[in-house]
Amino acid sequence: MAPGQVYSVLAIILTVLPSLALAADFVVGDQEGWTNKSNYTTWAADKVFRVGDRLVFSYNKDNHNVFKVNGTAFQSCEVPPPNEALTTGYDIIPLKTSGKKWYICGKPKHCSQGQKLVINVQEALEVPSPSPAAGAPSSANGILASGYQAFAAAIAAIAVLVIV
Ligand SMILES: [Cu+2]
Repeated sequence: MAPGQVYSVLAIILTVLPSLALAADFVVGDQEGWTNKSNYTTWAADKVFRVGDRLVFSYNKDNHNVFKVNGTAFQSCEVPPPNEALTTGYDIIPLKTSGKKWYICGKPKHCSQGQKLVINVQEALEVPSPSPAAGAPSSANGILASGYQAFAAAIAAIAVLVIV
């Protein structure tokens, strides 16, 4: 394989690898899906959500829907205008930013019956960075970048061993 081809392969690997390794789909409620007979606080408790993951709301669209709301509406089960509802029965929501996200069902009483989900989305997973105390003073971004570069270099070394 010519050097140019090797670099092309490496470029592809390094572009695709992080998304393959890090993104996850979470089916809300697992096999029970999105209903007013489940508890989504319990469901979410043992999960870590990160930017790049996706929530999948799977439900009977005759009986349920999904509204993204703010924390206040979540607490009070205040349903937004109907045109803001997701109603396909299989709604996929990419988690694009970190922080708290709130979702409720807008059917009468369902939210107060517990059909409400709050999650706290973490930043996308980066390669473990060096301990802040160990390195020279650096910005957080610098640490993440150097961590990623070290990771990328390791992958590149492995790829070269495989290819050559
Ligand atoms: Cu519902």
